[in-house]
Amino acid sequence: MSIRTVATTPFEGQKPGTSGLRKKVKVFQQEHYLENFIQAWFDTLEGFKGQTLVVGGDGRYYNRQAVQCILKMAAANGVGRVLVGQGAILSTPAASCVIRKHHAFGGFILSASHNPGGPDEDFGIKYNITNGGPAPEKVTEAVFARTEIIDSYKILEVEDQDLDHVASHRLGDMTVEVIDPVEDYAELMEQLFDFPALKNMFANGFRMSFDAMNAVTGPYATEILEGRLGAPRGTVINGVPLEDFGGGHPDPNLKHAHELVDILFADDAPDFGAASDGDGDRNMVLGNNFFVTPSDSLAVLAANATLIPGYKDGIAGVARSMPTSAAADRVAAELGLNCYETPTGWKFFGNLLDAGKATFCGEESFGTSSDHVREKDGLWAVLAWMNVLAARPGESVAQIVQGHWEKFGRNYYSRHDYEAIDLTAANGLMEHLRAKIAGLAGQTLGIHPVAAADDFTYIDPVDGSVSAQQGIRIIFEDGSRIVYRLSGTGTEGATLRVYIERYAAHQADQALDTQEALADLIQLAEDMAEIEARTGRAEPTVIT
Ligand code: VG1
Ligand code: CO
Repeated sequence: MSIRTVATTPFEGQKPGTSGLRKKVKVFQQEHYLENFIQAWFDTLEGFKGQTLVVGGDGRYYNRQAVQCILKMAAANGVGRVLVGQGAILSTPAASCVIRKHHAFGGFILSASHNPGGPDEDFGIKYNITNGGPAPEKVTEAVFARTEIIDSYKILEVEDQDLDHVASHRLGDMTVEVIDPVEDYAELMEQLFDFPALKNMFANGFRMSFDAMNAVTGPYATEILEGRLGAPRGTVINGVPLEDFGGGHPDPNLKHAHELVDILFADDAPDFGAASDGDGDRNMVLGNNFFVTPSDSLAVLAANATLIPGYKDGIAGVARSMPTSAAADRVAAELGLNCYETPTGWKFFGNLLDAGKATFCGEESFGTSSDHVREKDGLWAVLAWMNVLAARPGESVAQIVQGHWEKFGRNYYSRHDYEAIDLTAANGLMEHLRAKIAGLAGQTLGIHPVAAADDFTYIDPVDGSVSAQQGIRIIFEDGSRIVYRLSGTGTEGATLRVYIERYAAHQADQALDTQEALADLIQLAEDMAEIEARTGRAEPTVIT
């Protein structure tokens, strides 16, 4: 067993986006591609020698090969111990949990999240730091800079390891511990939620369906819902992680989780439905014939936090990404909680959580979580909702949300995605908007007076770091908003995201269909950005 130093040359574009480096599998499979990126981390990080790293992924195509490679490179670079999930599996929130619980130095999580998997689809890698959260921008920028000049990497010449049995192996001077990927996570959930009450709810006939979308949450949901909480077998559907997610698109929204949507919108629908994404950090929550927007979900959970044992003494604050609706802000104002608006991407919540400024965080993109880990957490959100339902017996999901709107008002909210558009056209569209917003404040668009318009800049309240150009927002006097940004997770061309929001204070105005309620703002958003003329698209690809 010897350490080999391999000469290499840089690859273009190894720049982590919103959530790690995402590329087509074929790109990752190029000789030295993965190795270069991993070595760039080892060359950039300081102080990991002899320490513990956590490694695992969402089980997609190329996951196992990548884990084997990372193990050999970790051993060659002086890592002391690696905790790896059995079968090379760890959901994103479970990896965060394991890093924190075992005081690891950090970890590699292999996933392209909700992007499809398979030989012709997507793969991805992200690195999480000691607090269990995604590496901040200054770190990913340093790693990117390193990838541009890298000339060699180190790897241990050794056979692949058996990762299918919980056991401990030596790999050179390093220890590899294959761990149960579910155990630590399930234990944490038991500490936060009222498991006896949830068990009781199932025993009394509570009906739910959980769609794991053939992705990583399957084993977690099966163990927790059907195992520990006694839900009937079959509560979890599509519960076995597959390398290509069964050919599906593991994105828990009304479009891609259609199997679950059909179940929850049927005549004999169960009380509760939920789904999670490729790597287990997203969630969709449905009631009987009712969809809860992720923005509302954050607001409702914040308003009901004290009903959950793990948060019974109250929460310090809420944080939401800028494009997420302001529903949570209204709860924060009413309850006297801190309230933060961050750029898109979970990495911006880490400092707020570490400093105890925020407890619950959420994104409109089906991400919700708390300070129990430093990632968004699909199953956490599902269990939180179940705990609220258990603590408010007799009330349905729809009744809880409608009651919330009555009290706090309703933020109609929708996101329109234009996927895989031409990159030059997309950049041109954003430039055009940047020029246009300069004189917008004070003008009236249609019937809507503009209060402010800018390209969002975030100054981190904890470390003062500045992130500019995080999305163009047009804010109207009544609190309505239009936001535009380009995705940082796609692997084909560009994806334009348009976020539209309108606030309805009174109950009489709260029962409209969302697209109808937003119709004139949607039209305005399309006209302002000249979407059809510039991209050739008359319609969005996905509406959530
Ligand atoms: C998208 C979402 C963002 C989320 C990110 C990672 O990013 O909009 O809210 O944090 O995906 O989620 P973008 O740059 O494509 O809009 V995941 O579950 O894909 O890791
Ligand atoms: Co995800």
